[in-house]
Amino acid sequence: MKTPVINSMKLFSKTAFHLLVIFLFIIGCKDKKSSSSEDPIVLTEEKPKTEKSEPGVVEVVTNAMDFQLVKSIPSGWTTFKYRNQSSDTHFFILEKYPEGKNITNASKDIIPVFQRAMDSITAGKTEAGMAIFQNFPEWFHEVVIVGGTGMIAPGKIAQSTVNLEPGTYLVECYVKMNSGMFHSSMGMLAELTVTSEKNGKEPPVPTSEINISSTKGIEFKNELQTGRQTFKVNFLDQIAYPNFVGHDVHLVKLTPEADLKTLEKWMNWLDPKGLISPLPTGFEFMGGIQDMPGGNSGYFTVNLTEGRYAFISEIPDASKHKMLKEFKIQKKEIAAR
Ligand SMILES: [Cu+2]
Repeated sequence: MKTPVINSMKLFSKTAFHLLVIFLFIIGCKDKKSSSSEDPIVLTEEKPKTEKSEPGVVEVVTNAMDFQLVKSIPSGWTTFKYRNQSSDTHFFILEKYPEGKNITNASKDIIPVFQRAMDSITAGKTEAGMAIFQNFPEWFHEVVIVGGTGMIAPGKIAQSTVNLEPGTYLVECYVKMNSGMFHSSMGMLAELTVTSEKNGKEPPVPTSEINISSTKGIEFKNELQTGRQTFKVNFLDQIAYPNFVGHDVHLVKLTPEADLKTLEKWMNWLDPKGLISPLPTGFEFMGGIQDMPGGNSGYFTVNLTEGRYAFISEIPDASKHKMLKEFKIQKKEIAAR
């Protein structure tokens, strides 16, 4: 089993902090809503299994501003099936906490700092807000992001698979309310213990691969077809972007009139109007995979129908980083006899 984690997120955190200081002077903080739903996007035929599930599978449910999931799981390749039963778009990110730290520390020392900073930025006091980020405790730099699902539209299921080592993890969604309040401040924060017992699971068999890197962006073979697809996402490297997180992959279905510039601007939580729910019209998120340290791979599974789609990273100016890629899926023509 490959070791995911640790190193590169230390890098993430340290770099993030340095960036923070520099960014303080540079940032010009700058900016939407709702979703359609029709297509049987994701695995809708599956029933929720909140109590007992098969080994290596974790059901996560959101009814409103909550995460319902088991408290403890064995380590190894783990498939998360995240059922969003609320009326908002959400996601969850998995954060491996340093030894001895847990949700109590996060609720007391981390989430409030993010919220105070964001409140200040939202109020137009950008510099003061950015300065608040310096109040994180030293141990926060040891937190490692190890995947999680991409954003998922109301009523849909996101499915992602990652390799988890033993430890204490936080499950978080930091989409924001119109007021700038993070969903994590409203209850979308949960703790998950991964034990040293092994689940013995193998990673899924992918139907396609996506490479993502800071230099080449999101790369994939544009020959995707309808039906159930499992993407293997290879994180060739990882860096911290000006919003302090790393690159990741979200899949979004686009209506014909959807404006990609609007989407790109929305995908920056540090922007007062970014990551605000409800999201701008024209976009239906279908999951994906959250940041992972370089050298790791994660998987996500979706049911694709015909239509216009995009892969996008939750970073500022995704297109400049080649991390906003639009594509179409057409039904295969039936060959003439
Ligand atoms: Cu949320």
